[in-house]
This record gives sequence, structure tokens and C-alpha cells, in this order.
Amino acid sequence: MKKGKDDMENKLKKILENAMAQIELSEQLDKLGDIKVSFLGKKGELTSLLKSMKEIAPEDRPKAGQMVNEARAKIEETLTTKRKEFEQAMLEEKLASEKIDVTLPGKKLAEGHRHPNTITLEEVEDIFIGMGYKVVEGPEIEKDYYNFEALNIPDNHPAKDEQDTFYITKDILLRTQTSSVQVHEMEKGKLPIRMIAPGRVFRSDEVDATHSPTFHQIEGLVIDKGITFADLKGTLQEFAKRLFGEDTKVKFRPHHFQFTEPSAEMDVSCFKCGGKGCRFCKGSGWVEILGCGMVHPHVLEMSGINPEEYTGFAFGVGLERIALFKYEIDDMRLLYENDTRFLKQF
Ligand code: 2NM
Repeated sequence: MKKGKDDMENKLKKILENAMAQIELSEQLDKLGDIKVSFLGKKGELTSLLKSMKEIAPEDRPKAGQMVNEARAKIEETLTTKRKEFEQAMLEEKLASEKIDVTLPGKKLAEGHRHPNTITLEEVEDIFIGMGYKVVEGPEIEKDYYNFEALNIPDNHPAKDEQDTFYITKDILLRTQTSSVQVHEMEKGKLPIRMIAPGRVFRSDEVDATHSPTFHQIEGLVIDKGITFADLKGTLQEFAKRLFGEDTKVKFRPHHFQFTEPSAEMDVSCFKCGGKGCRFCKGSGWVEILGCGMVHPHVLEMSGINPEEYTGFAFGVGLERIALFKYEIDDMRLLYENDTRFLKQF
């Protein structure tokens, strides 16, 4: 005797219960795929049941078929519902984890700032640009000629010793001053000249509170018809007032440089004590700030400028020296160590 549809119905009920339970208990999305295969796949339980249809009495088959189809539909529907639940939960989790609270205070960026050397340099540049000068840069590696010879410091001259530097070859060296940039500018033959040449220079010095084998200079040069020492004094006095304050006084002491004649050093009244004398100016009321002079006729001549027609003045100032004064720092090494505890103060 053929098996009845009741037997089939029981089996179907079990399969259905089993499927529902598995779907209900599944914890991951990909688990649902496995469940689908194990019930509805080619070798799945429901498919096997369908294959045993021939054991059922023919008159019961339509009903049995219908029951199997309903079961399949039920399983599919439940799988779909569960899949949507999973997807919704995953979406909610993702949204929660990516949520941005726009009312929270922003994260502060650690913003850097210019080095005290740079601040000072830009201030000096602004002063001279305001007086019609241009800023010119040149190479740190120079020919001996541009660093010494063209500046009236011939080979074997003792002045060369004072500025001993680092040689790359016998004729190529690290510049000891930025005057070399001015020689290049003079050689171009475009007059008049109003320029400053800032940049790194090198000397074979030992490191201490006021010396370093590499530091920065700003050298200035003016060449035009009828330039006199009065122009030099007026210009540098104005520079000192702009940099250190309107009440600053200046004085010029005779000095010697190879490339200028006459030459001088300029002192400014101590901006700490106003000239009364303090620890900072060692009681004198003055601090030395720069060297200067009228460009030596031989220097002009060597660069192709006629000293009968043109005259000029030049000056040189150490950038670090000014920065140390301006910010009342007592050790130059602090400017090179890049200790942020120090740098943060500016
Ligand atoms: C100084 C002092 C005095 C100077 C001279 C020249 C040039 F190129 F015209 F000859 N440039 N800079 C000069 C003059 C530099 O530094 C203490």
C-alpha cells in the first residue's frame, strides 16, 4: 500500500519546524545561505521529500505537492525576513559606529610657527623692502674669487685667516659672508643697486654661546651716483629705529674692513636699560650691532664699476645676533637645537 499524505504531512511539519528553528537560531548572514542549501538545495531535505512523491497515492499527490510548495514558500519567506533583519542590524551598527556628533568641540591641530630666526629675518627684509631694496640670494658654495679676492682680500692676506672656512677644493669653499652675492650683482652691471643679501655663512669656529660654524648674515649694498657716508648713517639709523624702537640712538666707531674705506661699526643704545648701563650691555649703555663702510674703490673696479662715477655703502649684520638681542636670549645654541620647549615661546 502506498504511503498516505498524512505521513508526508508529518515529515513536512518536522522539516518546517526544523528549518524555522535553525533560521531563528542563526546568528550570521552567511549561515542563512547554508540553511537554504540544506533545505531547498538540490540535495536538500525538501527536495528529497519531493522525490518520494511517487510513494504517495496518486489522488493525494496534488495536495502533497501543494503542501511541499507551501513549505518551500514559507521557508523562503522566513529566510528573506531574517536576511532583512540581519542587514538592518548591520546597517544600524555601521551608522552607529560612523556617527559624528557635530556638536562636539573640534580637534585642535598642533600648528607650528616661524623660527625666531625667520621672524627676525622677515622683519629686517620688510624694513629694507620698504626703503626700496630688493632681496637677493646666492650660492652657499662659492669660488674663492667671489668670497675673498673680489672683496679685496687677496691670497695669503692675513684677513683671510680670520675668516677661515671649509674648503671643497683649493678654489671652491663654503662662503664666509654673503658679500659674494653682491659681487655677482655688481658684475651684472645694472646700476643703481639697492639690495640686501640674506643667507647662511660658514666659519671654522668652535661652538659656544656666541659662535657657531654656521650662522646667518644679512648684508646690504647701495651703489649709485653721489652716495656718501651721510646716506649710510641715515639709512642704518632708520633701520635701527624700526627694528629696536623709535627711541634707539646709534653711534659709529671707526673700524677696518678690507672691502670698505672708510669702515665703521655701529652700536645702538641698549634697548634693555635705555642707555643707562646694565648687565646686558655690560654697563656701557651701548651694544654693537653691525659693520659697515663705503665700498672700497678697488672692489667697485674689480666688478667693472667706475669708482669715479659711482660710489656706494655696504653693511653686514649677523641675523642670530639680532634675534638674540630682540628676544633677550643669552645663548645662540638655543637657536639651533630646535627644542620645542624653547621655540614655543615665540
Ligand atoms: C660688512 C661690513 C662692511 C660689505 C661689503 C660688501 C661689498 F660687496 F660691497 F663689498 N658687501 N658687504 C660689508 C661691509 C660687510 O659685514 C660686517
